[in-house]
Amino acid sequence: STEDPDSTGHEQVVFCQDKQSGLKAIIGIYSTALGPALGGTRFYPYASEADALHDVLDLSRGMAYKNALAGLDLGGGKAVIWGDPEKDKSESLLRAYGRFVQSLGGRYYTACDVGTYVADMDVVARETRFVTGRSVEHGGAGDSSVLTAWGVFQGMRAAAEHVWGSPTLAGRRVGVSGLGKVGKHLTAHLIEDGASVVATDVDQRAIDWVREAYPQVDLVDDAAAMVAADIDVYAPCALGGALADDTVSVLRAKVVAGAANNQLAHPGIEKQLADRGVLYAPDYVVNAGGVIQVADEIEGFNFERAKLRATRIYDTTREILRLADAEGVPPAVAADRLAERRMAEIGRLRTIH
Ligand code: NAI
Ligand code: K
Repeated sequence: STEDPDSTGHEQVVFCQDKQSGLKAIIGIYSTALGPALGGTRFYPYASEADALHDVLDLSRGMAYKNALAGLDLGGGKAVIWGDPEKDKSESLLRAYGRFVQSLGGRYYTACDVGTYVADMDVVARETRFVTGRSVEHGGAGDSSVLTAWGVFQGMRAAAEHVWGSPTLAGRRVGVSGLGKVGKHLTAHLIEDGASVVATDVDQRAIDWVREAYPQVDLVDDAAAMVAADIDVYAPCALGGALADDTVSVLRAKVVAGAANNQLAHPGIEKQLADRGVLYAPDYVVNAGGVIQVADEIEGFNFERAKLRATRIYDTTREILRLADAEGVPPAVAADRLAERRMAEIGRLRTIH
């Protein structure tokens, strides 16, 4: 079972409790081989402590791989606060949490995730230095969706080059599912590059936005219609699990590259995609622009430097697609191998002296 940290290879798992503020949190540190573990704090009403633990172990491991491939000198960690962010979030709870982060002495840096926002990180920062994703006014990187979208676009260019020979989406039809913070920026990059965009969202405000900003965008009813549509590239930018058995069997796109985390509904989908001749640019590779943006805060935020680093997602994606071909494995497997190699090679250096 993945519930047991012993069997998952995590370095450290910390249970935090502050009865007065109601804080119950778990901080998972998968690896500090490349540097301090960085990953966001998810504030979520888990059904049980076992569910919270399961999530934090999974997510912290994922961050180690994402940060390794993003070329960051950072390991992988994540935290979960077990509670309802609408009801349970308070200054004292966030500050109690900040004190636990501080107590780890820099082994773990936190950031935003589902249920936590830039303003929350500003509060956490009143108790710890080891926090990113703060507001611009507090020296932070602000909204990370800007470079997330930029990085997804770069990864998509690499995938387009791999399939059609040229690193551009010009003349392609790209389906953007989810016009949220990332989807909006991505749509802008695609249109500028000369792609035609097909979009969908469940929120009428997002639809109104795109009708106004980009009247040339075609709309479809839902994600199912998107999958069945005549598109070259599918960009899942809403929730996880966009690629399930029923989607893969009808998908008409030749490339999948999008921002959503955990796009594969279950292990084995990457193989089904490869068997159908669909090139899947792994989610955690192409959506690393956000963590690149917040990680830059540790050095004192510089947007241009962070953008350059996110631009390299193009090179990384290319390298992964080539390795996948060379080793005869799906890109998701090649990405894991490359991440593991960097953690082992560079991590070893850090134990020499
Ligand atoms: P968001 O919450 O701003 O946007 C999500 C959009 O998807 C919303 O407009 C929502 O109405 C729409 N949506 C929800 N369910 C849908 C469905 N069934 N069909 C179509 N649209 C649907 O979130 P954001 O920040 O744009 O993130 C998008 C995805 O990218 C998420 O999965 C997130 O975890 C991931 N991601 C975001 C990063 C960031 O920096 N914002 C970084 C890395 C990953
Ligand atoms: K995130």
